[in-house]
Amino acid sequence: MTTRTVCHPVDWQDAPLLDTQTLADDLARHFHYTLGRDKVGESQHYLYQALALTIRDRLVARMRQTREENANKRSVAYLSLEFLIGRSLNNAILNLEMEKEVKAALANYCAELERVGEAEHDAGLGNGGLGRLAACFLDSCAAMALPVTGYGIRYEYGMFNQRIENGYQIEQPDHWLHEGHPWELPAPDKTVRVKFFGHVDVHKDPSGRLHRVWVDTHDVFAVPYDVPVPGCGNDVVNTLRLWKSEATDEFDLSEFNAGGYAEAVAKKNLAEQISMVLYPNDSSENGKELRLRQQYFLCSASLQDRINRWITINGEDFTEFADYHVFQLNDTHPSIAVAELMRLLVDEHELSWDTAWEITTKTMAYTNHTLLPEALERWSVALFQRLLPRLMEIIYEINARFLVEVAKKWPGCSDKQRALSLIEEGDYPQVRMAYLAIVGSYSVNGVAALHSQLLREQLFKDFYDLWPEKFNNKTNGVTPRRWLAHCNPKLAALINSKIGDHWVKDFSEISQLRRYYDDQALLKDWAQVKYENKQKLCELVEKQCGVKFDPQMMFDVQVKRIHEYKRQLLNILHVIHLYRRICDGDTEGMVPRCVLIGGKAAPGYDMAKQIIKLICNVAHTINDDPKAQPWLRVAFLPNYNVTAMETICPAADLSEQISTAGKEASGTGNMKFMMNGALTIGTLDGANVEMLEALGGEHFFVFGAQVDEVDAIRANYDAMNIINNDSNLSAVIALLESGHFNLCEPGIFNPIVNVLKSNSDPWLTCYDFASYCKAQEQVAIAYQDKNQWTQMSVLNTAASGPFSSDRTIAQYSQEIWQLQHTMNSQGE
Ligand code: 26W
Repeated sequence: MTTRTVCHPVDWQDAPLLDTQTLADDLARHFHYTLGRDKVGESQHYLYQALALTIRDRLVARMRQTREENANKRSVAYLSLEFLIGRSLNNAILNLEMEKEVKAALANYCAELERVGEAEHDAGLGNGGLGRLAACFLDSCAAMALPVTGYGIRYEYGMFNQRIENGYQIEQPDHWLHEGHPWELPAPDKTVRVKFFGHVDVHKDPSGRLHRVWVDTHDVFAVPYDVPVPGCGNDVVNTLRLWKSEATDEFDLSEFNAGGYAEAVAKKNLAEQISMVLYPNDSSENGKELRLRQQYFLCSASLQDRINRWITINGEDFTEFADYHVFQLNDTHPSIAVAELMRLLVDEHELSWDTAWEITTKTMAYTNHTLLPEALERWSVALFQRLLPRLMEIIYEINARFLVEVAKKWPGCSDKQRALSLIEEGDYPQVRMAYLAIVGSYSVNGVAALHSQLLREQLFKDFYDLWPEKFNNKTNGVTPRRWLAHCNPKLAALINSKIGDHWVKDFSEISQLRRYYDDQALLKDWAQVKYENKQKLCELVEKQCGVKFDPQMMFDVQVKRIHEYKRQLLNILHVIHLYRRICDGDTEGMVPRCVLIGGKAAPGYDMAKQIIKLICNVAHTINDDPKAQPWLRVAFLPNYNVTAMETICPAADLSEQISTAGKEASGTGNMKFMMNGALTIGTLDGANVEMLEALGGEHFFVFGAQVDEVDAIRANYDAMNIINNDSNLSAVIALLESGHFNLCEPGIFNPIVNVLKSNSDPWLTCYDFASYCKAQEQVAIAYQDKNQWTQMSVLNTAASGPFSSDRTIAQYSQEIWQLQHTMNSQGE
């Protein structure tokens, strides 16, 4: 391969230095000249902006260097509709290892880094687990110097801001770009065109070959904005490329010509709508056309970007394309990439179908993140036909060829044909996106051992029978940089004082902490750090909820999206149970606790919103009751997001991971809490199973029905029988039904009570109530022995090594991506 000669006016080595003086000069220059400020006023906003620009300069130079180093390497494009990044400033400072210098430079302005950092808005370009996982993965890839580029959408509005009014969730738009986003770098020269609508014509070329051409399309531009992703202490800066949609100038030429100037300009909005807003659903598809447009927009733009880069270096020779590319699909949301890569290769680059299919199935890899049937994406054939007519043809062709394989494996079995077809038959035929992803990929992975097993044995069983070699597991992880080193600096310092700081880069070293499990001095300091972290969370809770938490009490925390399967309801039933016991004077064995619950409900998910209302009302009643004060306080924290978690997980004593077995694919919040020394109360679901294994059963409060039991339980489920035979549960339900928590709004909780009493409650809340209460009693007993609790806390952190996303990414890299190839032997 020929390497391009690139002319650098400035060598990257001349890039801005990291020393205090250069940093201070640059900070002043950005503050006074880039932003035109002269004094630091009330708000730290401009100082934040100037600092961000100063740091960005240092990242940009390294980003360019990393790109050049990677130009000839096999690389990964991580395609995701979501990247839940949160704040970037402190993360960049930590990874560039320049905290001391930054603090010194800020001293000139009498400013503290912590305060300045608070001016940054979260980049909330994701819903929850899947989006945050993508952000942790990018951090790990950069830390491990792997050539991985994130591709996503630059949503103008990220995840909505949640306010609580009278216990009800109110959604407010999050215009996070309002004050500018100093971390991004537009790259308009890399703009590509994405087609929509139109129809397919057939043309014969002079040699008689037929070509299908997609014509009369409405095109939009995809303009890239690059966000630097710094690796920890290694000078690597990877790229997160986010696409913004813009109208093409010819967008409505006919209207211009007809004199409709204003109307034509107004229609630009249609194109710009595509990257306007993130869909806030995290568990049920809603079939909206705009969402499909977003998915195709991301996939087409990103694939074109990779192909353009290839062509600049190799010309139109695709022989080795598959050796140098992997497209990792973050759930089915970008699975249209399978058909789009076929279209680009066959239609635009004139490869044969078979060659293109070989390339596609050697480069696509699919990660599944959910077993919930309602979350499995299906798009109506009619919509596909209208919006992406050429893609629909390609999907039919893929399906026809795939069904031949199915027929070979199961001769004469039309049931299998129907069951496995990419097209679901019926009055309104649908495209099954997960099946498209599986058929088009060489790797299919789940995100925890149990989840991967359920994919093989249940959800994708037939596909597993067909292609067992495609299936594998990659248990999730979280980055120890953000989720321990940055968010819990006091604990990090304490750990450093015992085992050094190498764990930040090699988290398996955290296990050395186990040696100090009996070290009384360490235990004392450990408890003190937890106490101070709890004080900080108390301030947040008081400010946000007006509820006073007491750092002497146990902090029992459940933060995550609100969903019936995650069973915040079970948590609040237990809270009501404790409240009843307090009212009855039955406090023996009880431990004073502060219960914190937070999370957003999808705007259209009524039951989830009612659960929030119930939590708020129960909290209000309990916090208002002087009897309860010494024992129990409850708060619902509004607008839970990445930044809030950075204060919450270092302060938690107990982490609630209580989903119905078989429903939570993995969970990642569970891992953040564990790293920060919280103990877990949880079901044997998702990655909890592996956490328990790593930890040993004595240090994990496990309860509830197990996966291999739930089907049988559901089959004979008799909720009323369970309630009637459990005096605690019947008392809780009676209190709920009495209207005690909703005196002014009678009847509002009836739908919740009805689900609990229903024999078709899929979440088995009543079934697990008794064992949950028992496990909570064990928690209370354990917490009373403070020293022993602290020992268990240390052991939790010490056992959290496997749950670093560095471990996860090392496995993706070795087992799926096989990133070792370098293009040096290519045909120069
Ligand atoms: C189409 C609507 C929609 C949107 C998002 C359906 C499903 C999703 C995601 C797959 C939901 C999600 O975030 N799943 C979570 O992924 C995490 C990372 O793997 C896991 O830890 C969580 O268990 C899983 O719920």
